[in-house]
Amino acid sequence: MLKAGIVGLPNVGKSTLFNAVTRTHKAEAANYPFCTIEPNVGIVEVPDSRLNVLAKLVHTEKIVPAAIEFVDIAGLVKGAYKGEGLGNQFLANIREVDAIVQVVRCFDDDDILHNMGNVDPVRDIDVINTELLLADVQSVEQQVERWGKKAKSAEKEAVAMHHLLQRLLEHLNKGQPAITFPLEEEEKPLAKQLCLLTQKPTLYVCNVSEDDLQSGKENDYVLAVKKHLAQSTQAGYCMLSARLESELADLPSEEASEYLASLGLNDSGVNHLIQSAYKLLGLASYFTAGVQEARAWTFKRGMTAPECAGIIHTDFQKGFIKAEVVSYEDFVAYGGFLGAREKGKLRLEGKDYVFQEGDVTLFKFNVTK
Ligand SMILES: Nc1nc2c(ncn2[C@@H]2O[C@H](COP(=O)(O)OP(=O)(O)OP(=O)(O)O)[C@@H](O)[C@H]2O)c(=O)[nH]1
Ligand SMILES: [Mg+2]
Repeated sequence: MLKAGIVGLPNVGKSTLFNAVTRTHKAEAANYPFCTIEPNVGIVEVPDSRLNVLAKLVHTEKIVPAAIEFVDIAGLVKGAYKGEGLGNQFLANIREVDAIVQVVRCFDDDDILHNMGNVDPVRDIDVINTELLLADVQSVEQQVERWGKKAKSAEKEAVAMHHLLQRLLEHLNKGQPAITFPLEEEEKPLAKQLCLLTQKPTLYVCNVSEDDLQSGKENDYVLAVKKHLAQSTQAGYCMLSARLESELADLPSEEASEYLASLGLNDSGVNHLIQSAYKLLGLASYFTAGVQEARAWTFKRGMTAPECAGIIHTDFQKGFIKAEVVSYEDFVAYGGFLGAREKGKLRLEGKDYVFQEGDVTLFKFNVTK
């Protein structure tokens, strides 16, 4: 399962957001820095209204949405890479995630202490990203030395790794995050092994006040963040109020919708956040639907039919024969697999077929021994 880490300065609303996303009160959220020390972990379902439609069509009660794991991590401060404020420990927590959700304070509230003295989201983003970058420089420097020794043996992988590390170090030393480094195809698995912090795609969450959200306008802080991010690649942003979201999470879903509507909003910021994270990571969903369950499966765009089958079970991938595929729209329009087959909309796809968002599928496979 995909893992997203909630990162940011202390006291910006990370735990409040975590509680809202996971609809729990698992994380303690309070008005003092370093309230969180040990990471909080929670699993979040990816909301998808298409699953309800599918479940009705195939007459099943059971719906299994896709899921993402969220980790609420302690706040980082300037000097974290050198161990300030337990920085080393917190950075190690970030190494383990696939994507970063960076919470940025974009609300005024004199009662809520700001670790840097005043609200300035662009500076805050720079502080966090600088720490991540310096931690990567430190880690790559150490590895250059280690792999340099190994490379003397002329062993192929060691030479390739050493070569990559040297170029990466040069890139990082220019202040560039690892994610913008142009990797050769064969270097991709090597780079993955390095678990660099600045290689992870980042979604910036602008935490705004409830009033700003209601007005529907992006406040000056958010506009500044947007402008700042326009220059960087592979980063997305969204805007929400962590405090409002955590209140919504406490309400039954109908009341939550009514409350949202009374504020002039049509969807919760958390739903938007999860969907944005999905998009940023290049993820999509395909469905399986039968009497047992209607279920969404997460795949990376570009994955082929056998790879997608492997997400359900490795045996499906090994013994893959073909996939019967119909788009969600056609499945709904023709009332299910049978109707779609009659209209010639159910396709038989082989090994090279690249799955598309919303494909509804049935895999055919041999059980291999
Ligand atoms: N006004 C306002 N206050 C908020 C908002 N989000 C969080 N807060 C408050 O800010 C304080 C800190 O929130 P936390 O969620 O504990 O922050 P954190 O980033 O997890 O803090 P650390 O774990 O200490 O790094 C709490 O008192 C929250 O109620 C918001 O959207 N608006
Ligand atoms: Mg916290």
